[in-house]
Amino acid sequence: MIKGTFFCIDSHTCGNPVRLVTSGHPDLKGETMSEKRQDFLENHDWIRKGLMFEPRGHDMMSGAFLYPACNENADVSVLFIETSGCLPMCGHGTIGLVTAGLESGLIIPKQPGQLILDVPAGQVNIEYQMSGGKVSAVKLFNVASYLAHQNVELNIPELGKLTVDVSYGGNYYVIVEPQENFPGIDEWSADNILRWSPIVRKAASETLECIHPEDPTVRGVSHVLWTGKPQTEGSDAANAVFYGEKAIDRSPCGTGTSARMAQLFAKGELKLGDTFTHESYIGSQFNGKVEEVVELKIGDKKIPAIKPSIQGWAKVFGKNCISIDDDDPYAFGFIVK
Ligand code: PYC
Repeated sequence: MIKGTFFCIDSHTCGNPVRLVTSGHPDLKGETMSEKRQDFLENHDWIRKGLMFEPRGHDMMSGAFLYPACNENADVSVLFIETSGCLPMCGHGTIGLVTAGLESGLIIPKQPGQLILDVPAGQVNIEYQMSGGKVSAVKLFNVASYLAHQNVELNIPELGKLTVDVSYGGNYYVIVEPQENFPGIDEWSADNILRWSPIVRKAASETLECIHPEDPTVRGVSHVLWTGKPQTEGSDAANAVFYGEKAIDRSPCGTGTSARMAQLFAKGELKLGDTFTHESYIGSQFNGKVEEVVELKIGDKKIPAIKPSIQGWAKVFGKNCISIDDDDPYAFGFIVK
């Protein structure tokens, strides 16, 4: 029996896939996107698995559903889906869904050139440029981003000691900079990133507690951001973000870039108003900027945070009608490990 049929617009943001699902949405319980995200994970996660994993998706697949705005000032709400779950926020996903949503007429802005999105991690403002029916650039103003832990020593069997930071940019990232046991991504193969990332993520998760001060459902280290020397002209830095079980982000990663900027800000290497062009593992670029300095309250403590903006582009390349039939042995997908 067909369990669901989903029309999708497929695009990529600077190389990383975004599948905007335009029909087949489940009704979600909750007032906020954070509550709706929990309801989706508890009661409707088969849809994510069916659309993101093989054979309908692949290791890097990610996407989104649009829902009516939760807050009066917003244009639309977003539920992110990907192979690892439902992210509180996804930067490349936002750039892709805004591009596909505007070009298809699914998103109608209250104010041309601008949008306000309700996402599980909070509210994200958008500025975009459009000409001849196509979106040429999307700039997102991300949620408050902060350095959560610094100079943490992890002992990684067979690799050795790594000193890492953990920073939040909509998701929690372990950030690994070049050091004795890691020469930088310019000297490491994709195979090395895929091999060591899950081990580093597990070691960091066992050592550190990461719980968002304003929303305890946003918790845990989900991504690993490896750094190194940039290869593309104009880049200030390069990174490779690992997510899910086997994915290296092909885009420079919006929440990863936000986390990296928050880390560099906390260490005095970026200041208010500074720009930061970040390069992905395939050389594509996002333009970041420290837009605002804010404070986050963690218990009795106030810690400095930034609100970064991230600008990038996406290209729509296809439309898809996908059904999930429960007589298919792989209805809910599989991962080859
Ligand atoms: O762009 O924020 C991002 C992202 C998260 C995981 C993959 N890309």
